[in-house]
Amino acid sequence: MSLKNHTVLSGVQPSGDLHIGNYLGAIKNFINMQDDFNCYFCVVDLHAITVKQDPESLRRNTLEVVATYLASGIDPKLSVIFNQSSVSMHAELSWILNCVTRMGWLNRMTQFKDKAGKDRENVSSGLFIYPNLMAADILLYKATHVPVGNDQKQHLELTRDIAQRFNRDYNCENFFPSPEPIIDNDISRIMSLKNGLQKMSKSDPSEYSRISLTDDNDTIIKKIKKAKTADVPMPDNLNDVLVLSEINNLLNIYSGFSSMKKEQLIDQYKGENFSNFKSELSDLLVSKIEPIAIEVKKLMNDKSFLFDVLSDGKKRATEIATKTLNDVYDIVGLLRYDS
Ligand code: AQP
Repeated sequence: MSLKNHTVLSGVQPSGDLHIGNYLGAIKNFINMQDDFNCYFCVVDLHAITVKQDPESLRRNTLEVVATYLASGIDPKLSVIFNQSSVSMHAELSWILNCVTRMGWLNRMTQFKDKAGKDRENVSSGLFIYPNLMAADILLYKATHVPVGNDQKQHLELTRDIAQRFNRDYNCENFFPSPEPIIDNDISRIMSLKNGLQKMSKSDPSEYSRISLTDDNDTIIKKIKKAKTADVPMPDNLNDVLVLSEINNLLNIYSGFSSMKKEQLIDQYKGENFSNFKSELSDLLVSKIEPIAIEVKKLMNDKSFLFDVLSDGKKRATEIATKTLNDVYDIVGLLRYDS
């Protein structure tokens, strides 16, 4: 069945080097969807500035996310690749949605609580209303499906609430669709290599908490060697693995990069200490990440190609975004006229 009348939108923040969590939770799904769906993949630079970014690094990271998309297998002919700030309608629609979303809804967002931590009074107001911008990203293209990691599930549920509230408040049934999250449950939350209860994250101060898609082979091997395991051998069943969060995480990573189920891996390594398991996991990661890292490096030396991809994506995205925003302005009653 062709799903070309269904639209997918997702994005990644240019807030640092992308890691295997971003790959397994999001990018891998993007690649699987581009043949069947109408796909928009953006680099969400406006989201990144909800926390302080160095301008030069932000520009570089934005291009590096584009390079990583391409190196991972996103085809710019099939998918629209662009950076969020280049299509001004994202910011414009997010303002309208700020006026639809209820404060109580935003107050329930756990990612804000996690990211703001104890410093709630001092974080930017952008971090608080971030989910409204994410809703604008999705609804601007009337996306029906959104491939994300588990950490974004709550924001997606909020997007559905916002869409329904807008449709109801403005009496325009079905104007915005209710987008469905696409989440691969087993690998949708890759955890830190140092702490199996903490999400792997670009902004974790420890490099050893994550494996970046641009890490060289020696670094990958070193990081896996240092990854936390357990004081007991590999259990022989999934239930016992689930209580060992670091082992469970390494198995999720192994399974995400291979075609093997966790149960098969447990069967293969049960009763062993983790040195053999870690060495084979390193080999697997090196074989998958090395070609991506090489290609990212090559593409980062061809900036004019990256800008060509972005310009083409911006043009294609702007076409749809303009139409939706014009319709929204009409629905809301904002006066528009030719100057
Ligand atoms: N650890 C993860 N496991 C699975 N999926 C993940 N994603 C992020 N971390 C994991 C998914 O990757 C996509 C892009 O994420 P993002 O860059 O927009 O923001 P994030 O979720 O805030 O990612 P980070 O790495 O934690 O960045 P920082 O440290 O800058 O906040 C999303 O689909 C996300 O679910």
